[in-house]
Amino acid sequence: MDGIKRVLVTGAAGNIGYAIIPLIASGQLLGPDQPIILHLLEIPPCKERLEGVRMEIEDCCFPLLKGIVATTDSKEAFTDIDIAILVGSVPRTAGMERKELLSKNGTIFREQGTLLNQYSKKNVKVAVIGNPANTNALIAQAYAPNIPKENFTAMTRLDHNRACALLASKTGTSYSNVKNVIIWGNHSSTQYPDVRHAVVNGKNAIEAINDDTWLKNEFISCIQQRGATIIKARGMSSAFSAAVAAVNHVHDWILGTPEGKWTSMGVSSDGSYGIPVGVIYSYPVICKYGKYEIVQNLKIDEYSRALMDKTYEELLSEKTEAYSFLGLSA
Ligand code: NAX
Repeated sequence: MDGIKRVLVTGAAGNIGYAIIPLIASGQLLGPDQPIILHLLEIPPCKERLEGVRMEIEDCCFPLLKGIVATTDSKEAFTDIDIAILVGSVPRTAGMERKELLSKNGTIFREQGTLLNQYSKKNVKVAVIGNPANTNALIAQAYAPNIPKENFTAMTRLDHNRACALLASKTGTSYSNVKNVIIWGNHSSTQYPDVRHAVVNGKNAIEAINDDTWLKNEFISCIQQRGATIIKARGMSSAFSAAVAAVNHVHDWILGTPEGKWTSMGVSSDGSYGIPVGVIYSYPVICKYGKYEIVQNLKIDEYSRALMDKTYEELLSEKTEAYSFLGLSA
């Protein structure tokens, strides 16, 4: 990468914002040779807190950081950016259903899609973290017709990382010996964490685990419910694990997935694996030269098919609800 890259983080004074900013500024997002300017956006009530974050970042003396635009002015925040990490939103709290979030966050992502369209670079890459992430990404995409559709993604990397971590702990191996799990569908409790193509210590994960009951029950429900379990334990949603996952997501998208490994990313459905066009669906992807490609030709059995369709149905119903609220036609 060359020249200075402008990286926007919205919700910069929130939990994830606080954890992700030093990771970005220290070079973990775009590599050790890429100078950056950070754009940090907050809403006016959090202006003071944002100012505190700005001062802390300055005090870190990160060599790659060539400037900070810390602002509550959305236009200033979105102007000329190369990468948008859209975290700012109303978080899910204990007991809150994700569908309750749709109307609150739909408005935010409609505005941000419009801002991206008007003020950001035309090749800006957008990673949506704020929930409901897939549908928020779809809304932003719908309001940004000047930006290629494939530049809008939603983060399911945290779920992917959680699935790798759980397989590693179950088999007593290191995370680095686990590869190619898949998160299909929505970043929600309907997501389908699929181990059928995963490899643990060089062996197919199903053979390596050798416990189909555990894989079909505890494993899946633990990953699907992990966010809610962390909220229950911490009283707040995941923060630094989400920040690390967001950095992984953008890093691999721009700089490539490691040889022989894929990752999971919410991207525009294109009919692959029978998922109709028109939602942001998490697929296995391989990234090279700043582009992702959906991994093709994986064998899908009946068990997987049912779970992949179920999470698609949820995305479709989120879309229908959000589009009707926003007055958009499908
Ligand atoms: P916080 O409430 O700590 O921070 C959110 C920040 O966003 C606040 O400071 C708020 O002032 C700001 N904000 C709200 N509206 C804004 C706007 N229009 N423009 C700019 N900033 C705005 O929440 P946090 O724990 O950081 O979580 C942020 C989002 O990430 C939530 O929606 C949460 O549900 C979601 N998550 C998504 C995950 C994923 O895997 N995709 C996992 C972690 C997390 O749950």
